Amino acid sequence: MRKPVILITGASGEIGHGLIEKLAADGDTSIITIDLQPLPREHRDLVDREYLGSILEIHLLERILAEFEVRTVYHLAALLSTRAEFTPLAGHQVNVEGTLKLLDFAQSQGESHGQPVVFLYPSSIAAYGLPDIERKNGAGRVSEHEWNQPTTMYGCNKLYCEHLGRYYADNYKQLAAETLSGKVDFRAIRFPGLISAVTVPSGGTSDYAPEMIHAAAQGQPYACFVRPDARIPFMTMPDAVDAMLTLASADAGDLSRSVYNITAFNPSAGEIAELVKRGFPDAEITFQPDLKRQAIIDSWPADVDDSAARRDWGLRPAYDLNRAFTDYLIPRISERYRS
Ligand code: AKB
Repeated sequence: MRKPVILITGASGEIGHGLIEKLAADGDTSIITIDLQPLPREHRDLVDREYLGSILEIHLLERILAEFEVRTVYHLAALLSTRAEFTPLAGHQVNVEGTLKLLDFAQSQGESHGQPVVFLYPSSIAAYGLPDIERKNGAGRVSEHEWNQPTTMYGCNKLYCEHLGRYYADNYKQLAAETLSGKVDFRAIRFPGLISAVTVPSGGTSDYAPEMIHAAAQGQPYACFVRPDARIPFMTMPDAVDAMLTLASADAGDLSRSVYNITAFNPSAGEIAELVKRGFPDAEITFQPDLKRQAIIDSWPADVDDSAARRDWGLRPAYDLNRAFTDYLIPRISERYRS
């Protein structure tokens, strides 16, 4: 008999960090992970098996298929927007080919144990592409079907993989004699920028917010790479992890779509700097916009409409902007750099 497990790819990354702790705290779940990087020491005992390697290595997925019955996949492995823009082919390989391999793996798993595999896919606000700042400022709260013309490789990858997931869920091999779709239960969240008190991201374009806060807590000056008026949606990492878990456990009958926007607050970079200075009065923050990275931020919406997520599966972020700083970021980050 194969053991029923949850599979997390990209488990050593930022979202994986919070997700492993939350899943392990629930107690009754067995977790297996894949990442190129080893898990931090404190997480090794929380998982049943840690596979070191790439999601592109097909023999790794075959070994997992032979040994485990995967019921849920959290497919977190990705090259983020700034990094993928320097190496677009590598971005495509990891973000698209890797996701296709994982979807196919989930299909094989579903066919072999007979139950749909819940496939959680972190998409992104990068799936949007607003053509200029005037239209961004006039767009209001953008809903899932609007402005789907991303300008980055990463955004194109995310948008296409949302469609691939829907294809596996609803239309896979639609001309075959027997029905093969329905084995992958694909559920995607378009995440805003995420801010964690525990980890610092790398390779993203929304990274200016977490970088600013973590630099201030360490007493380091920070030169912000976007203008003070740059505005996109954000959320704390604990709320992002909770959202994934809530969507994963939602009743399939309640879900009216496969892709959901979510957000918690959308301060400008200048407003974030003010809050950081309130928490760390000695913080030295300057603005030195990198026009090319700024252009990416200008193509992402200033706000998104997450009413479908609130209605269908009860999205309720615990942290608004003020609580995020006073109850989570400032105390937790200060504690992190004290020890
Ligand atoms: C990035 O900046 O690339 C990510 C994202 C918004 O998906 N944080």
